[in-house]
Amino acid sequence: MKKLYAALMTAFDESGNIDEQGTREMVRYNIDVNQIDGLYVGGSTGENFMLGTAEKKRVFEIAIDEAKGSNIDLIAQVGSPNLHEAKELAKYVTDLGYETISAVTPFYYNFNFEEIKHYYDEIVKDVDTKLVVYSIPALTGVSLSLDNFAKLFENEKIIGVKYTNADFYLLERLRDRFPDKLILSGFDEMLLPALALDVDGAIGSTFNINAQKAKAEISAFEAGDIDKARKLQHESNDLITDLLNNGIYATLKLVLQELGVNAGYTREPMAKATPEVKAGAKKIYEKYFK
Ligand code: NAY
Repeated sequence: MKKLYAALMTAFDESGNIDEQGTREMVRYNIDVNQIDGLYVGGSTGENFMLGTAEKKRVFEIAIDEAKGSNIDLIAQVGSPNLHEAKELAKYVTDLGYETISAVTPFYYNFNFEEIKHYYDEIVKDVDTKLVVYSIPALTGVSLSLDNFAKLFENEKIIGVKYTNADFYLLERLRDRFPDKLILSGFDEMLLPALALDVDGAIGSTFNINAQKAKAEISAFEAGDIDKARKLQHESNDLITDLLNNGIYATLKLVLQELGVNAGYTREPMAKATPEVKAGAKKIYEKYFK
């Protein structure tokens, strides 16, 4: 069975401080209500790239503490163009008990591939945890080729990729060339084509509120009922389109509030939800969840 991971959100209070209780509630909701297979902690959806090192550590602590006793998989995203920080976080989460880490491709300075390979080899060098590359070219500007992946995968601690990319040609080539590597799809609106190319699962922000439908889609796909899977993807894409048009992170949090989860606010410089955004989120809740 292919696995479904929610990209964990971080709750903030109105002043932008981490709201520990709210963040715990989102972990619980994913375990108890969504019955999720795993959580991706410290990713884009967690607003991680706006956090300081101590705050990142706190989020990793909260997630693993709240998830203890459950048997969900936890993946900690430790990547940062500050390689010292990435290595420190890799060690930190390994000591906390995370079995898998992930690291975004280093961004901003147009690093060449040798620098990118060095970055990944350094992150895993002093830890026992295995690493999943986080490839998201639309946000980082970093595109890895098939041969780049082959070179990264020469390091046996690098076990796969979180593939947040709409390049399905490259995805097919990756699956064909690396049948044993873990490939987790990252665009929720493209789950079905990714399933068709035999990804091992998916990680997504919208699964925080739409896990049931995504799981039903995976089951339909695995049962060979492609018409049903397509219908479910279509329904999910109506929701995802509305979320994107209303501002995805703020709206996910507002819908979670409607569902009884104290998801808090987004952090600046992300804009605070305006009355229009709040009204839009309420409409989305009423349209899809009531
Ligand atoms: C992350 O690190 O949190 C993710 O990449 C999760 C994947 C999401 N990507 C981003 C950039 O948020 O779920 C997707 C995405 O929100 C969704 O497909 C809507 O485009």
